[in-house]
Amino acid sequence: MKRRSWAEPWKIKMIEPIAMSTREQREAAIREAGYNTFLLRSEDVYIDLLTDSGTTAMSDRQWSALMLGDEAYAGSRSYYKLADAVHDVYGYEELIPTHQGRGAEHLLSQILIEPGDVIPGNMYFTTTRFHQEYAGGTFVDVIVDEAHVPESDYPFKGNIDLDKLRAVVNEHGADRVPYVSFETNVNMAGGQPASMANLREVYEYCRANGIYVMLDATRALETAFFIQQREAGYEDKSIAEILREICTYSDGATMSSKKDNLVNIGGFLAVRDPDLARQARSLLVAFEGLHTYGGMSGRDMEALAVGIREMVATDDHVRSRVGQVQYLGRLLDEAGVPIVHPTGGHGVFIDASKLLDHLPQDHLPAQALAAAIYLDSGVRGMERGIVSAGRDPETGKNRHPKLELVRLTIPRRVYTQSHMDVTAESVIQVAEERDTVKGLEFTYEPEQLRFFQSRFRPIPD
Ligand code: P70
Repeated sequence: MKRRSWAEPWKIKMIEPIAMSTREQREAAIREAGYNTFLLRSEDVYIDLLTDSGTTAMSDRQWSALMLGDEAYAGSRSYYKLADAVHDVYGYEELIPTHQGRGAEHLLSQILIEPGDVIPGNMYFTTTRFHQEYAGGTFVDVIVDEAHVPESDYPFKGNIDLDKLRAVVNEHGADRVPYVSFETNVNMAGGQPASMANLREVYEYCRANGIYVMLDATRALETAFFIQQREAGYEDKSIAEILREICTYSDGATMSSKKDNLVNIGGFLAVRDPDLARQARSLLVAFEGLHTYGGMSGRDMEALAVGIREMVATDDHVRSRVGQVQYLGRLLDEAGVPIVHPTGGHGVFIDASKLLDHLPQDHLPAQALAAAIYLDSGVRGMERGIVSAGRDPETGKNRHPKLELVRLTIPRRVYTQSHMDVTAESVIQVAEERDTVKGLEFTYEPEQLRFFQSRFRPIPD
């Protein structure tokens, strides 16, 4: 029987208490955290929507699998199980396990990028771009224009604009472009999918020009769901089939397994070319660990192998996961809160520049809004705007991204529909009192990935 609603295909076996706080306590906590939600203690948070990364609830099967972990330094049985799961579900032959996604990005960037190279990609992701620049490359954004327009209902805002890609390749020459960095589900654009047609077209173009396509497959599962829902010809295909097809249009992928793959830590680089795999493995032993564990313990690899198979075992899993995100999006939409459209796969992104239109971007509206929501209810979101975008390494000046957003990210299998209701009520409350929200200024700014550890204070009147 086909279910009508998106209700969860699981029930709850164990719970973790969370504390409610008073406004006074939250005022003290956010001041102490320098108005940066990354610096709050989780004990001071009621509903934690900072990220969907590593915050998943594992299944009983995954917890049982932990006990089967083979902690052998070399040749762990758990590694081979993981390699089989990646091969069966994603289709890549060569697996290089890492401690998390950025470990894989580091290896990939180091083996493929020469100083002076250019790496086109569909909107930047913070750690991905960091590693590309750290290896001496320059990232160039080739995402479709619609991705920068929060109101646009374009169904595949994660697509690469082929004309922009061709222009980059023509300007720099194909030999200066080692690969296209293709994020299957674009985090910074609001969890927006690419279409299968676009993935195919980009791959064909790149193959003809001797350029690799490397996916960031972190949330490819959610994109498989959107393709099933939105792209003609895919409505009757299973999520598992669609995910496999996505990966056929690439030469490899980096993965943060802390998202789709339903574990709390882990990641991998997967490729087809044995020679690339050899190069990655020789760096792996220096930066992560031996090639049969990378940065993971045997038990982590066991739980990950189960998680990878579990996420595609039924289409209901991803349907309910994205269904919950869309439920929260609908509540905010109906109340007139400006959010990125269409609601994406992993969270709801509030348009802070529109909601707080009395604040110029240099007064950090998204950072201020995230702090204001926390203050109202203990709900923790994340800034995704000018603070996250950082400074241009050449000029040292602040980048001014077109999107100035607060992300409310939904962990997988963790919160209930009532938690979504409470969250929406809080955002709506803050929206009603928007004029009282003051801008922020930096009091401390680290050099790299500044959003994690920066501190701020309200700009005095
Ligand atoms: C998030 C997390 C991680 C991530 C990702 C994509 C599309 C790679 C990674 C890195 C954690 C995060 C990271 C940087 C800034 C804020 C938050 N995203 N690609 O919350 O993977 O974290 O395992 O090294 O989304 O979105 P990892």
